[in-house]
Amino acid sequence: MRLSSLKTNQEFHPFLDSMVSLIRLRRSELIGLTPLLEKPALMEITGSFDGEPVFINNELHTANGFRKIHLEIAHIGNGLQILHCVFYPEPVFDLPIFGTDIVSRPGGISAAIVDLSPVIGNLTAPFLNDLSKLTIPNFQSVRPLPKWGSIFSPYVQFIRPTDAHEEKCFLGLVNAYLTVLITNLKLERSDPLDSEIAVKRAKGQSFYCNQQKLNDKTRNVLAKAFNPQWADAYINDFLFESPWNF
Ligand code: BLA
Repeated sequence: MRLSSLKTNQEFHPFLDSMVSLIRLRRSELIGLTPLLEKPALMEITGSFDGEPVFINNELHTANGFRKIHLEIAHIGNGLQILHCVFYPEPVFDLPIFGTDIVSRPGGISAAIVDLSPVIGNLTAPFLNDLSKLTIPNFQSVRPLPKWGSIFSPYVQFIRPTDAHEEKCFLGLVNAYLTVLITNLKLERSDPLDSEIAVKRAKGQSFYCNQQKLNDKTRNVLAKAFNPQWADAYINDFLFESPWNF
């Protein structure tokens, strides 16, 4: 399905379109990929922003190794388009969290972020080793991370792509990060659910979610498109919900 077939007359930015296709393709490689159907009311959401329509489309899956894979595509009025994607691992596996966020405004893409974020300390050796072999493009406009961004790895890329070439380079990087994640999926090597290490990883995921909740830019957009209570509930109970009581 082309995104332009969503209930909006507005084309999705080609860079976001390519990102969606890439993520769907790489996601389809995962073993045991299964749609998560527990929150049907949240799969297609409508609202309004400055009198213009808001459409949010959510795709939720699980797969072997991952408790939740979330791809969100949002048209917020006529000026703002957002792609949000997070692969949350099962804490019984030694895996980082893959996350990407792209924000498009009428003047172009204002933010493109991608990371494989550690849940405990730094990334483990196989990930550091593979990431260190990648050629990180020399992006012209690298943006400073906010304070809550201490959750990200040293390989986080937070840029404002300056042209179509940089967008293509960023897309290549997202693909490379997904390759690093997928090639290091050692599904045969899991720790017991109640083991100290798995509990520590679950706590690390909760911390990641809590830090993401400090992003006021996400909250402000959602509060304006819906209302502050809805925005808080969406962020806390869906976008960055943590299934553990840590
Ligand atoms: C920034 N996120 C933003 C911005 C907006 C949103 C409007 C500001 C863009 C800019 O400064 O140019 C909005 N993002 C949203 C909304 C949703 C969303 C409404 O996902 C969902 C409906 N954010 C994530 C994930 C990461 C992330 C997974 O959701 C990283 C892996 C990062 N977004 C992130 C960061 C910023 C940002 C680091 C910049 C924050 C700042 O500069 O203060």
